[in-house]
Amino acid sequence: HGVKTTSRTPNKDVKEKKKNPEKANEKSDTNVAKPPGPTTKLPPGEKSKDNSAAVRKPGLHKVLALDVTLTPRDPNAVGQFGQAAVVASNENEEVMKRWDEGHFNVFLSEQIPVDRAIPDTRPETCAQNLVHDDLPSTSVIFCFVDEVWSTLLRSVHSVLNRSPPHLLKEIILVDDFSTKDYLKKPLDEYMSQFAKVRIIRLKERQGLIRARIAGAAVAKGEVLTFLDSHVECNVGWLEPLLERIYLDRKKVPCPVIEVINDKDMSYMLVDNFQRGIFKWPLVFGWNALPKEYIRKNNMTISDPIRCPVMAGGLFSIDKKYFYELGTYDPGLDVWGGENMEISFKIWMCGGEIEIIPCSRVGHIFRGQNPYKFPKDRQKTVERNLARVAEVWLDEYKDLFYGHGYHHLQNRNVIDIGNLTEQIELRKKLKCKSFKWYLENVYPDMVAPLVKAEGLVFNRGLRKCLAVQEGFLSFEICDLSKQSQHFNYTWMRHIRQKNLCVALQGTDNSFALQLCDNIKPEQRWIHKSANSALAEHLITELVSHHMCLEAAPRGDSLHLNPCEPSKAFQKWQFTHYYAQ
Ligand code: UD2
Ligand code: MN
Repeated sequence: HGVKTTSRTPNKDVKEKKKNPEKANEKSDTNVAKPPGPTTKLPPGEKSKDNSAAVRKPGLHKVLALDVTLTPRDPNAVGQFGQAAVVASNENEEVMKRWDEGHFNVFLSEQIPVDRAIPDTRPETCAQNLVHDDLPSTSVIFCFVDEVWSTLLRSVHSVLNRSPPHLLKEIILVDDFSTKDYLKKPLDEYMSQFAKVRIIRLKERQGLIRARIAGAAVAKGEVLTFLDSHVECNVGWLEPLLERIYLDRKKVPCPVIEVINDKDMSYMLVDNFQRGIFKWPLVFGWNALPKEYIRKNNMTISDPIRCPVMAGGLFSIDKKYFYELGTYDPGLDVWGGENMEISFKIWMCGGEIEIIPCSRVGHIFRGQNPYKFPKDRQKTVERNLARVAEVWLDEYKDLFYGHGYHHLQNRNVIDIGNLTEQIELRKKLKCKSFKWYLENVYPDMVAPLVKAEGLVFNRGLRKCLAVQEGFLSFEICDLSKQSQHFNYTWMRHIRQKNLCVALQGTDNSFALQLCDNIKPEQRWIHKSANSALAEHLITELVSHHMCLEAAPRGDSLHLNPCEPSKAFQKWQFTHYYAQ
């Protein structure tokens, strides 16, 4: 799977929580209006910008829990009620043979009804939440390439069976140039029984990003809802999403993504309070909201969760707003990185991403992509990420490149394509900086900002860099002296507290300046590579071939052309962090 950690942390099999599926569904069959519920409450930490949520009257009806699968045609069928299914041992071979068709238990999936019931896993209070009568309608868009027949059908049925018909404008299936025959005429025929299902066929492989854009282009609903083609939407999944958009059109709500086990196809719960985050170099992951944050904001398990990054596959967005944001960068190919792109774009350009615990959708997480990448998989994803980094990360793109993508900085190695339009779009939308995003949306990010730290030893002088009364000097090395402690950061700063070593003026003198992420005179290239060898400190300002050098008398610093053998140009930090 490589680039993305999509595996959730399933906490228990659903059957543990709700032993009796009939009983579990009891709560959902009344829809009598009750006094205002908590639906219109703002999520914690949210400043109500336009006050729309505050001034809107509360919702009028309880979330509709329509689910025609509650009394299944065959209650004893394999996998019914989201239960784990077992395969007889003599069928194991068949399971393995079919595995690669989808990188999950395709054989078993085929035996499970396309409209199986699954347990209602929402927090108890969700069924009581009130939503508005006049929610916007949605087009549900499934993009797929060579999706397994049974899972594609189960995805579609789950939407048809568990969405209020008046809110479901249509289901659009975007076939991203699949090669399988069953996805041609047989699929057309099967879907022709549902008036709301439309199939559009792409004439060449576009990848999921451009396939989604193609689906959006023909959608007639006011809201777009994107889903992967191997999901099962749970009871009452749609209204809570649409409600958030109704309250604020710039909200982008995502359901909780639950786990359909790839081996036994059981429907599994995930932990509460999970949100999507990223780590360097732009790797998606899940983590729990900090306990302190939950407590401070009095959060309950059904409150919307502000989410720095979305997983990518499942979300609703106001259609006009999607276009205002310029949809996705259409230069992103096949798979990967688009979740980062749209997440940064939404947050930095005035929107919000939320996970809505009252909306739940199961998804089969697979160990591998079951389809072919037209070009090398790794290079495709790297290129997508580099596009995102170049457009959205500002000076922080060095953190991206520094954490394993050094080679991408050499533009001769990889062509990331033209970015003019994306950069223009960011200007036009007057989006905020990535610094703002980190400080306001993801302040608790544990950024590994320090690459090396400790004393800065000069090999020729055999002394250490120090700060004396605000000036740089050299001293006999002494670990106990704070004045000799420096950090070398991913931003390429040599810093002591908030002061950075900088090249100053035209006479190549040095000074300590307040650190500033953007000033090139504060940036130094130091190949730290964990080596015991001292390395150069190369200024980025003048050219890449000018190195920091200590004067042999130990009273000053100079900038001189780099020479590999010059000991007075060799610097070494006490400790290097592994990359
Ligand atoms: C996750 C997302 C996925 C997408 C991806 C990063 C979830 C649950 N899934 O990986 O939606 O954001 O991260 O890009 O958050 N597809 C095409 N054409 C292609 C490739 C894929 O139509 O060239 C379809 C594919 O059939 C599937 C969807 O796009 O329905 C997502 O692909 P995936 O399931 O392989 O992605 P996943 O879940 O590993
Ligand atoms: Mn998927």
